[in-house]
Amino acid sequence: MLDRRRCKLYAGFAAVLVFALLLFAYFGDGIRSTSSEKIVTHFKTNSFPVDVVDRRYDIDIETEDVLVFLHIQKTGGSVFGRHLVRDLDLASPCVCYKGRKRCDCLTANKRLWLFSRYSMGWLCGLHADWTELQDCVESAMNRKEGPKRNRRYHYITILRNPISRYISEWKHVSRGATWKSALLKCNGKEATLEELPFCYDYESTWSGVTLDDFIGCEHNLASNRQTRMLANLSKINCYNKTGMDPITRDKLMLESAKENLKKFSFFGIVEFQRNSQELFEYTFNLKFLEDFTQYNVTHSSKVNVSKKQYQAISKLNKLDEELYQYAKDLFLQRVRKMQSDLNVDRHNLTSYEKDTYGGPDSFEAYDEEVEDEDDDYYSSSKMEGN
Ligand SMILES: *[C@@H]1O[C@H](CO)[C@@H](O)[C@H](O)[C@H]1NC(C)=O
Ligand SMILES: *[C@@H]1O[C@H](CO)[C@@H](O)[C@H](O)[C@H]1NC(C)=O
Ligand SMILES: *[C@@H]1O[C@H](CO)[C@@H](O)[C@H](O)[C@H]1NC(C)=O
Ligand SMILES: *[C@@H]1O[C@H](CO)[C@@H](O)[C@H](O)[C@H]1NC(C)=O
Ligand SMILES: CC(=O)N[C@H]1CO[C@H](CO)[C@@H](O)[C@@H]1O
Repeated sequence: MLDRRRCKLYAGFAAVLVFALLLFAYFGDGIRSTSSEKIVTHFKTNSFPVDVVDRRYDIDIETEDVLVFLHIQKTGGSVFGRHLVRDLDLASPCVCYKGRKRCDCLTANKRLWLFSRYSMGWLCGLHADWTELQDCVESAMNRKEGPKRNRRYHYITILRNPISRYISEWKHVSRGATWKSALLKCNGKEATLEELPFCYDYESTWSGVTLDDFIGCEHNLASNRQTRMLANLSKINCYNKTGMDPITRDKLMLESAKENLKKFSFFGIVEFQRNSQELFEYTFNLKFLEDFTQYNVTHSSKVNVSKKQYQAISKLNKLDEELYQYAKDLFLQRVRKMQSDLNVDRHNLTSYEKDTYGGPDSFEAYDEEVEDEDDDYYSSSKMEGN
């Protein structure tokens, strides 16, 4: 079986071939569809039982609590990750050093309490997903900390409007980022090239890629990235798509992502920075020393997106759109519950969501500088090991 990271020639060839086919399929499809049709997507509002809405932990990092930050690309995770290491009001705060990305996060008793890029590096692989983390965190922690001990893991993550996230990923990739050293491990092995050909010449990057080309590559991992990275991929035979029909596969993956997300101790939403911060503080009984900044339009650069492109992106991210709706419903119910417990007025939901992209009628999207750059550009050879 071909290893995804090694068979470079094959990757390039397959990508070009697939891309050509896809481009054909894409434009062929575009001609047939009635482009004047207005897209209106209806989602049902999800409601959740009390025990799911009411998530609070009196976190004690000296005994057994460990936060595990699942960082999905282009969700503002770098900013959030830095808040976690630099900004939490703790008895023994992380020690950070000038010019070094990683901080030392240890409790008074020298226990590790934060599993994240800025505290430990990409110990489980670059932007490790749920499947990879589940399989790796415990042993990585044991290796790093020495003797085994009981730990209570709290998975945390940040989600983002899928269309904004996708466009942001496109911009990032067109500037030269690849994340090609991501392991994409599942069931003990890395994804193979047959399963996941690259969209670009492996030895190079996808620098300068147009939005249409980005949309046109079938194997582009940007599509439904949030759902995929939150699902238990063992349930769908990992990256092997041949054994299951696509509809069943999608359904199982989405269900699994929702199920896992529901079990996270906390997740935030980029579009609701302040509320995410408040909810984090409330959930873990921890405080940030500095408030999160609410992104807004003045912070963004405009991207022109045609209606056709918008529709294509939406179609490619159907699962993420449903997951996002689900997440937002749960998030908002948690925020409401928190506000009512804290006796705070309900009017303080601060979102810039309606400004992040104009929707199908505006033909404009914004790439909020969510600041997720860093060494992802150069990640192919560098993995921050220890
Ligand atoms: C993921 O799914 C597989 C197959 O259903 C299951 O055996 C496994 O326990 C799940 N993994 C975790 C960490 O829950
Ligand atoms: C994918 O799975 C099918 C059966 O589920 C198997 O026959 C096939 O060999 C697998 N393909 C790869 C590339 O592992
Ligand atoms: C947008 O953000 C900038 C910088 O954070 C801030 O100065 C400005 O007041 C904000 N604008 C609005 C309308 O919130
Ligand atoms: C978007 O399109 C408008 C009108 O076609 C053009 O004037 C503008 O420069 C474009 N903006 C970008 C960022 O490409
Ligand atoms: C508690 C709190 O955050 N209150 C704020 C709610 O929002 C208004 C403005 O919309 C602020 O003035 C309050 O301070």
